Amino acid sequence: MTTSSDTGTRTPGITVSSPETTDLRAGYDKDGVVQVPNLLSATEVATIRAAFMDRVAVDHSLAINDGVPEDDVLARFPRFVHPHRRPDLEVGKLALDYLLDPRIFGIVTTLIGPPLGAQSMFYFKPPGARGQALHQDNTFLRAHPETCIAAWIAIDDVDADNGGLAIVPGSHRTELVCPEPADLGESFTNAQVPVPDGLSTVQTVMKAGDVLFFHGSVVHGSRSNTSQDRFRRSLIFHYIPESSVEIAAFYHPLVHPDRRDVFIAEATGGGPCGDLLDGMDA
Ligand SMILES: O=C(O)CCC(=O)C(=O)O
Repeated sequence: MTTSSDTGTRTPGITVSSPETTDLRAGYDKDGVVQVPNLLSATEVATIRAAFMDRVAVDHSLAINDGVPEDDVLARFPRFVHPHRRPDLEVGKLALDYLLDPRIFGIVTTLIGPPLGAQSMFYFKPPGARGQALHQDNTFLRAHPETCIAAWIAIDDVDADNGGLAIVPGSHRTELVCPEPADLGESFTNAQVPVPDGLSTVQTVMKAGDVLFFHGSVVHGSRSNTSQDRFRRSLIFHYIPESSVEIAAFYHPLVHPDRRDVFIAEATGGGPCGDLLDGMDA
């Protein structure tokens, strides 16, 4: 639950707690999503923000091709995928260091047991940018037999106006759901899953440096950034339990906490929901 001092400045209706309490595990089991305020300092966030902004101005080699038109603002600010695989670059070193940072890694361990790193991403989401329609991450990672977990780090203050994440607490108890076509006016991805019966979306409210942890079946996504001048940048990590036996090929090599590459069996097939998934990543 949100503490009284956080009212209005943090996400309502989910556990918002420091890592020292037992609330996080209980909240994660109940809702599939918890928020840790101020896990990264303002200085750390400023360093991450500046490094990625410097890199995107000169180099898109870390960007994934989302097929956006040339005049789309996302063509200038594409999302970066797997920057941790380029530790020779400042952004890559930062991504790898924070992927394995004991503060984040420790909370993930509390929530799912010993993990392996599977993915890093950076979203710039400038004013006017479309969001990413509702989806469930494990549709893409296909971790088996347990699911993945995301650590979503706010690099700017986040709310509905700048396209903050919307989440569906409790949806981790539902099966992966087949997506339907998304509204391409709001989303740069083409598929969206419906909100499961009896559940509803909650708009996240975060301060830069907060981290949201959520289960691989939690339905989540974001709408357009409708603010005039506020970016909504985020550094996002995915982890899977060390005991996982399968993962989609895109996530190889996995990262052990001692920085070793780890390979497990590749999940086969197109996922449960077919063609809409082609070319999409979580
Ligand atoms: O940050 C967003 O808008 C979407 C990110 C997301 O859905 C994800 O990390 O799976």
